[in-house]
Amino acid sequence: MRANNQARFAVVGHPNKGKSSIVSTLSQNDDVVISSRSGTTEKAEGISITTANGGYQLIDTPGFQRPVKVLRWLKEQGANASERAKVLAKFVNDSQCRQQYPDEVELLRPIVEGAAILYVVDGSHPYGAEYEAEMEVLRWSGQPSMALINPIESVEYIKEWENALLQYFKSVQVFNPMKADFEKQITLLKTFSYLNPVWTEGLDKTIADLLQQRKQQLNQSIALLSRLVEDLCQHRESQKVLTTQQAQKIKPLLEKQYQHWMRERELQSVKELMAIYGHFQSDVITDQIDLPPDLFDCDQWFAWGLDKRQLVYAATATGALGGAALDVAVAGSSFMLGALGGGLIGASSAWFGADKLADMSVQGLPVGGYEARFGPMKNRNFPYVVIGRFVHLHAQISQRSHASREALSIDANDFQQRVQSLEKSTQRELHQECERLIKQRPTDDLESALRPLFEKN
Ligand SMILES: Nc1nc2c(ncn2[C@@H]2O[C@H](COP(=O)(O)OP(=O)(O)OP(=O)(O)O)[C@@H](O)[C@H]2O)c(=O)[nH]1
Ligand SMILES: [Mg+2]
Repeated sequence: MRANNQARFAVVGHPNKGKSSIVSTLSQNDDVVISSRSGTTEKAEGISITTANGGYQLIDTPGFQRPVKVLRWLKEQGANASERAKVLAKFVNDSQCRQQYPDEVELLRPIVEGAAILYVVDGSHPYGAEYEAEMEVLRWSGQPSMALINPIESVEYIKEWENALLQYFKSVQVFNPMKADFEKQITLLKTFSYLNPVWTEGLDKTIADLLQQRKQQLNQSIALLSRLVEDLCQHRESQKVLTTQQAQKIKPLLEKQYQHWMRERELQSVKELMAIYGHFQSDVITDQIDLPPDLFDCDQWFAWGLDKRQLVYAATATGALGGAALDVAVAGSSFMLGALGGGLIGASSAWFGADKLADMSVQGLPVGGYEARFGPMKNRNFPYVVIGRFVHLHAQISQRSHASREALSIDANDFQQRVQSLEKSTQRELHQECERLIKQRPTDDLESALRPLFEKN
């Protein structure tokens, strides 16, 4: 697309009202500096949103500092309405004005150069006449414009703001950059595309691209999980030793290495997940999102994977409890009776619980000596735990606004509810794949079995 046909929006307003936050959210860029200090943004900065067939530019600007004086200066030029845009251009190019009103020159320049106006106000503070000078100055540009009410702390004064803003702007929308999910962002972009007919086609293409990109992000996430759960279920640590006694001695070490590798592998995929969704400040974000407990905090597995009742169902659905696959020695027939009677706690933990994770095996080597191996994972709930943790993180990361610096809380039983709400046949496919994983058999189509867990029900 030709650059001069590309939509450009200057995000302007009072200092500290969330202008940079809006730019960060819409550009999906967490590098934009946001701070509670008023006057954080000092220079106008263009951020390009580039997509396959479209794109647009957002310009973050400093807030108005002396709008009343600037308006007075403009009026002193004695222009009629048809000359006002020219007077504004004169203002941004006047060296004295640049010295006296550096913030206004910075914020008005992109508008003089053709950007549309996004005027940002805070809906949690009352409207006041002091904003009128700002809106009046903006109006001198004659550029397409709309107002965004950001309810920073509350929605208390939104109505009051609407009444005032509608006298200056044809379009007024409430937009909270911290909470706006992807759908809300798309809705706002659609409004942008009406502001200037020249930009409509380009912005519509941009919207189509962004929707497509969102689908790809989901596909990449599912592929990422599929590789993660396979790797974690297959992993084993091994070490050559001379005697079986030595093998027994290094068991704790192997177990430690095993757990370390598993934790690191999971962490790596969380970072990749963040990168898929454009969150590159991964250290900052891991501090802020609601991370699941340690992977080997096995007491938590019934919360993060399937609960006991669901596990029994899974084992039934895959035939594991009925046929040869049933690990009779561990489960015992009394377990099934207990399970079906609802008394799931006692005996079941032997089969599903923390005391059955991974074992060590010692094998003689043809060349002499032995190989001690720790792993792979035996616990039936484990693949679900990995999936549940990932789904939980995905929900937070994919919905997370790039301006947000806070945790997004999600119901801990979300994964179990998701599994429960799947069609029975879809559930069975998932259970069969997990059964294959834990039995070290090749999966059939793991990504297809995982996909329904990511789709809205
Ligand atoms: N809770 C909440 N805080 C917000 C919201 N929007 C902005 N903030 C906070 O308000 C402060 C100012 O946000 P910025 O985006 O830096 O504001 P700005 O208008 O760019 O500020 P200047 O560059 O200083 O003019 C930051 O501490 C943000 O975290 C919101 O919707 N909800
Ligand atoms: Mg700013």
